[in-house]
Amino acid sequence: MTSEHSSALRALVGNVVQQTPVYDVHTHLYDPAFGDLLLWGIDELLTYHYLIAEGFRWFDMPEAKFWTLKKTEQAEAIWNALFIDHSPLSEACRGVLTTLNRLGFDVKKRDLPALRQHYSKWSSGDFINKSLELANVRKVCMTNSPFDDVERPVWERDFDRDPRFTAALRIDPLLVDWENSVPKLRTWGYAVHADFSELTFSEVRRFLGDWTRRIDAQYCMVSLGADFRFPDNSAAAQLIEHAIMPHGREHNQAFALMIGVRRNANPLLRLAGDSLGQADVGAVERLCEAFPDNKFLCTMLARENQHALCVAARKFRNLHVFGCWWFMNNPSLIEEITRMRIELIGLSVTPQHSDCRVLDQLIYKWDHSRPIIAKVLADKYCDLAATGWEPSRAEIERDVHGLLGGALESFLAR
Ligand code: RAT
Ligand code: ZN
Repeated sequence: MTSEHSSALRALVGNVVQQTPVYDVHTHLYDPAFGDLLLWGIDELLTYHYLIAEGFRWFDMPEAKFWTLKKTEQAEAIWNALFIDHSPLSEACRGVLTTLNRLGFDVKKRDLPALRQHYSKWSSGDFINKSLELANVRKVCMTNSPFDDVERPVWERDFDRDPRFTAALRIDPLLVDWENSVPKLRTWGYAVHADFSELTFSEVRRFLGDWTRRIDAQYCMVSLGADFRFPDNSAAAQLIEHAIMPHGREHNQAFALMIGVRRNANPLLRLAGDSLGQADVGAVERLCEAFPDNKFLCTMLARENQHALCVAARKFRNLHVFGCWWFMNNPSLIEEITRMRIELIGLSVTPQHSDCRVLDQLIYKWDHSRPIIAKVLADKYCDLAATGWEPSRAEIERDVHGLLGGALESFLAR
């Protein structure tokens, strides 16, 4: 293949990846009907927990003092520590600048009050359209917890859904804090007991079924610690086996496992204080094997687990691997992981999700990931072209649509 030929192919791939709208399969964004739960704007961007953790590397105030500050003051502290006193080179800092730049701000002025002023011209409706358009995102999946006291009443009121915001049923407390979940479920009318009787399991299933229908959940999800084991006597393992699995089969609903977090490694940092640990990929394989009629989505937090997780997906077609999650969501790691995944499982994967907590972040998360995905893909197509196998534009478009959410949609619909 001539070098002209390969640069044309690379340009084509780059173009297709830029132009293909994304279904962002895991975010913490909310349908506009949730009002203030949908975060956006400069102060939210700056107080993202990824940046809070980085800010603390420089702050000389005690942790407790930071939490007494107003949001605008926290944002100022972070802005000063991470943007003014030092150059903002980290991925999360760079993300703020990418976002502001794409929104048309002149970032070199380094002027926080002016940024706030500029933002005030948008209504939230306009800003949703603008962010989705700039990020070229067609749809996002939210993270919806019936255990969240602010969120639950909104669902119970019922409202007109914005079709760009799909739902996922998040059930962490049920699995990781069963004891405290029991009284809550009872208050909501489900006759569960701390024991694991048949009645308890069937009432948990009724709870899952009710919420699946209420929110039209695309999948059920949990984030589990690095110490997750299966099979096991833990409440989590019991509930998965006897409630979530039968529920999943009944509703043809996948179960998404996000594994490897170590919550509260530094409690002083609150939401920013979680860390990670290496988990047992064997537990995921045993789930896939024990429940061949269930579908699993999985992402893991430790770099050391990524290879074994890909191998697991080669063994179990009911497992779909997705995203470079949280501490993995950095360019060097995205490239390494995406390359490895495509080499091991081809296109039957979802390389990325954004995990956005702030709407504006859609812009940078996708702006930063797209060229990496394009680069890896272009290398792979060039390797094929060297054998004489020329991918057509239509084939590339089909493949990229799959990688950017389409493959996951087909997996869920299967
Ligand atoms: O990436 C994050 O923002 C984390 O705090 C978590 O929300 C994680 O993504 C999760 O869904 O548990
Ligand atoms: Zn998340």
